[in-house]
This record gives sequence, structure tokens and C-alpha cells, in this order.
Amino acid sequence: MRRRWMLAGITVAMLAGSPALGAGPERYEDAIGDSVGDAPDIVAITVSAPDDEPTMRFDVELAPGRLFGTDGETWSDVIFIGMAGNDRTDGRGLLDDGVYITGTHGITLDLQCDTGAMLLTPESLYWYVVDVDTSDDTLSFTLDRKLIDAPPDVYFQVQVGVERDLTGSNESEGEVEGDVYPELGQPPAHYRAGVLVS
Ligand SMILES: [Ca+2]
Repeated sequence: MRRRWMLAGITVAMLAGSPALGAGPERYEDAIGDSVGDAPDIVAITVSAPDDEPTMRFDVELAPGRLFGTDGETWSDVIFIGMAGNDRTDGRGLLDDGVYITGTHGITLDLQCDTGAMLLTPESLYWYVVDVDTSDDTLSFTLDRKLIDAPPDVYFQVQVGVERDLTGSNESEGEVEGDVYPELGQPPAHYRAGVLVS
């Protein structure tokens, strides 16, 4: 019993030393096996925004054994991350509501790992401002928080999918199916980014 109390005392001391606004990595787990067909399946998303860096990073972990890519002719994986500084629960969703959106396409993934992905804002489309990286089954996106107005509260939604029929005469006929976190029609996930030191 005495040892248990000692451990409790240590835990309290550690919590008392934590910053008021949590800026550490936050992991959001998604159901496994809920993607459509053989599309990529989101396992978890980890968001981090260090207090002393003007960056925000999304690590999107996909189910193992299903590489994010393309066959170059008939299909390609796609991923989108929608972000906003406030909770938008009007039913339209972050991916369709003109907020900040970034992502990548399996066709251009290698290029974007070398250069960076686009960031679509309500005012502009910025090219090559989001760093993209891959590690095992994780796709990572790092962006400058100032480009999204550095909000302390960030709401986000991630969609991955496979786009088919790319050999058709009109790519807009391509079909996207896959997995979304949080599910469409649900409130977006919430991350508190902490204090930005500029
Ligand atoms: Ca999933």
C-alpha cells in the first residue's frame, strides 16, 4: 500500500508540471476494416503541433499490407485532409466546405515526397508548402500553422480512397471510395494546438 501512494504522488507532480494548453501529439483511432472494398483503411491519425515551432503535422496510419500508390493506368489512391479553426457541424463537412485542404495522389506521391503538397485555403491555392513523407504504413503531412491562421483549436477530417477508371476520357468520371475519419455526417475531430511561438 505504501508503494502505491508513492506512485500516486509522482503522478500528481508530473501532471502539475504540464502546460495549461496541451500541444503534444494526440492520437485518434479509427475502426479497422471499415473501408469500402480494397481501398486503404485508416487505422489512426496522430496530430502534433509543438509549442515552439510554427508547424502542424498529421500522421495518417493505414492498415498494414496495403501500400498507398497506383498502378499508373486504372486506379490511384488519394488522401485529403480538411481543416478548420472552428467546429463546422452544419452538415456539409470539412472536405467540401471551402476550408483548408491538403492531400496527395498516389500518382504524384513520389514527386510530392520530394517537393511538397498543395494547400487550398479559402483565398488561395498554395503549391509545395506542405511537406509529405512516408514511413511504413504512415503518410505524414507537415504544414506551417500560419498558413491556416494558426488557430489554437483545429478541427479536421481525413478521407482516403481509391480513384478508378483513370484511363477514361474524362478523369472526373473516376470513382472515389474508401474510408473517412471521422465518418461523414459526424462532427470533425478536435485538436488543441497550444500556444504558437512565432
Ligand atoms: Ca478505418
